[in-house]
Order: sequence, then C-alpha cells, then structure tokens
Amino acid sequence: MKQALYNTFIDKKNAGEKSFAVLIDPDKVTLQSIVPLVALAVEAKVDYFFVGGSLIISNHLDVCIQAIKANCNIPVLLFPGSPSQVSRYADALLYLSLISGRNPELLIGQHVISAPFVKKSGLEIIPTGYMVIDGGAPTTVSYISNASPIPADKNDIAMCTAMAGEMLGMKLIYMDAGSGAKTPIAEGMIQAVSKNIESPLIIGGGITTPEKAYLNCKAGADVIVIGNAIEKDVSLIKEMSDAIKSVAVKA
Ligand code: 1GP
Repeated sequence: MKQALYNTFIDKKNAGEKSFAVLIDPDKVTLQSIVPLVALAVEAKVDYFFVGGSLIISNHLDVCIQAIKANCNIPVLLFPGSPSQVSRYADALLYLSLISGRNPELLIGQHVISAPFVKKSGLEIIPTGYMVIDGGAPTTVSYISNASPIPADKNDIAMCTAMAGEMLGMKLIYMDAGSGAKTPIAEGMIQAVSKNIESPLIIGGGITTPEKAYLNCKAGADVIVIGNAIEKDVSLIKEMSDAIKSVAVKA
C-alpha cells in the first residue's frame, strides 16, 4: 500500500509544523481560474490541495486536477462527497468514513460498492475518520449525509468519536463544520479532541479569518482547510498561510 503522503502528515506533525490545505470545489472554479490560484498557492507555500464537494454538478474533476498538477507540485488529495468523485490524476484519496453519523451507507456501505474501483485507481488511500460538527446552519454535507452533526458544544462526544475512530484504524481525523458554516468549530472542542488522539487532526468549515486559523492551530489542529473564504478572495491565501505557519509547536 502506498503511504508517501500519509507519511508527510506524520512527519509534519512530529516536527510540530502546521499545514494549510486549500479546498477546491470543481463546481466553483473554471480552468482559467485555476492557473492564477495555483500560482498564489505556490507562493504562499500551501501544503495540500483538497479537491471535492458534497455535490459535484459539473463534470470536470479530471481536467481540474490535471490543470493543478500541470502547474505545481503541491499534492492533490481527493475529498470526495461520493464514490463517483475518484480521479486517478490525484495523489491520494481521503477515504472518508462518516464516524459522527449513524448512516451505514457513509460508514461502510458506499465503500463496499466502490472498493474494487477505488483499489484499481492506484491512488494512495488514507483512511480518514470524518466528523461533521454543527456549524450553526444546515450545510450541504449535513443534508446530503442524512446524518445529524455532533452538537457544537458537546466536546466529550467529539472526543470519544475521534478516539474510537483512531482505535478503529483511521489514520487521520477530519472535523468539519461544513463548507460555509456560520460558526466554525470552537477551540475548546479542537483541544479536547487533539489532546486525546495521536493521529493528525484536520479542521475545516467556516474559517474566514487568519486569526481563526491561528487559534485553531494553537488549540491543536494540524491541518487547516479553507475553501469558501478563498473562493471569495484569493488574496487571503497568503495571509492564511502565514498565520497557520506562524504556529510552531515544539516537537
Ligand atoms: C468544507 O472543511 C471544508 O468541507 C472547508 O470549508 O469552504 O467553509 O472553508 P469552507
């Protein structure tokens, strides 16, 4: 099994480095807009591109990833909303199991159906415990997943869910308030989870300011994912990256 990118997550965590992932929703970019976006990401030393969405209406996932890959060496990880969002042009697949929900289809059902196809893709597969946290308004992910998010103030539920995911073998834990969340995940919850797991912790959903990204890292996030705020203002990439990377934790 390939694990080069997973090793990168671990190496960075062990070195106390915080990482920045820019989320690209193929529905929200044009091929023309990818080139300048990638240039800004390279300049800002973005660590990863996550590509995907709860719902992809357009049909240009492959070309979108090829355009990114043609213009930089930043790794591309698929962040799929459904098994149809697999592209062999990416570097790795966040193999998500929605451990915060109780919808068997998203815990294991869709994985079974797509397993031969996913294996054949040759992608690096990174088992990821995906936890949706209530972000103050119904988001696409909460509607599509047909599963209740973890209440925003239930730190203990989040903590136990992440611990269980890790013990079940999930290599990464991704806590998400949902794209465009009104309320991003509170630092208290990030802290409660990060203190109790060793796996790299990814945090996203509704982060719109460098200050919030900084505080999330201070609380224990290892990777910050930002989509919407950058779609609205690409110049934020540099400020976000600087804020995230200014948090150096002694290993
Ligand atoms: C959503 O975590 C990501 O799944 C990013 O959210 O688009 O709100 O930054 P935003």
